[in-house]
Amino acid sequence: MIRFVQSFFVKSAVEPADYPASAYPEFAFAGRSNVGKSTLINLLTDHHGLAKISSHPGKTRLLNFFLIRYKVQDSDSVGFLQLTDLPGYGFAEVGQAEQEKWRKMIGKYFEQRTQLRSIIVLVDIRHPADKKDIQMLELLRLRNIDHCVVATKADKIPKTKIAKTTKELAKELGLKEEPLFPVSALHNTGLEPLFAWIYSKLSS
Ligand SMILES: Nc1nc2c(ncn2[C@@H]2O[C@H](COP(=O)(O)OP(=O)(O)O)[C@@H](O)[C@H]2O)c(=O)[nH]1
Ligand SMILES: [Mg+2]
Repeated sequence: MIRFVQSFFVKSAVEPADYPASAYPEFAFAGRSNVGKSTLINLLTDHHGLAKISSHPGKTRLLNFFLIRYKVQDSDSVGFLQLTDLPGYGFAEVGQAEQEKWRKMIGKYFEQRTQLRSIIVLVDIRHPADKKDIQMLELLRLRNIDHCVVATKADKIPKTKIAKTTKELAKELGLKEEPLFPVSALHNTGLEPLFAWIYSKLSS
């Protein structure tokens, strides 16, 4: 199993020319604003405040890159990977022009980030599958980009309902092979399968 032992904010960028030049395998977090992307990055890295949790004005519309040093447990193997906090979608008050900017920024990232391994799409476990999330997943399938889904805020529904809700969500989202991991940042639960999945993508 893998653990993230050190984490650094590298930079924010919009244009590919400004992405960090390093070629480490990269995993990006996508999802609606407020779904819990930054919180999950902080939790995985055990680095409180690494990805700003409260939407920091200015940084929320950018790609935020983080460098992670990881260790494979029960071995001496260490290495680096990168995480990207993608700008959230689905803010109601955002106009057409802003949405178009977002689409271009994400499009370029998916197309040009050659070391991109997988996208982690976050959805809120409390809500039925959302149109914007379905569109994101369709885009990933269309572009043949590997991905999984994390259902956040699992602490907000009764424990007994998690399995059933996860199954329903997977169906609504049209998931096939892609896994869906329920996670609670509040209770720090559900991270193991996600770490295992990331590890599997590093070694494949
Ligand atoms: N109860 C609960 N709250 C969460 C969880 N994950 C995130 N949140 C809260 O949801 C809000 C938005 O989280 P944030 O990480 O900023 O979302 P982002 O906009 O997707 O980056 C914050 O108030 C978090 O504390 C979770 O698993 N459980
Ligand atoms: Mg955020």
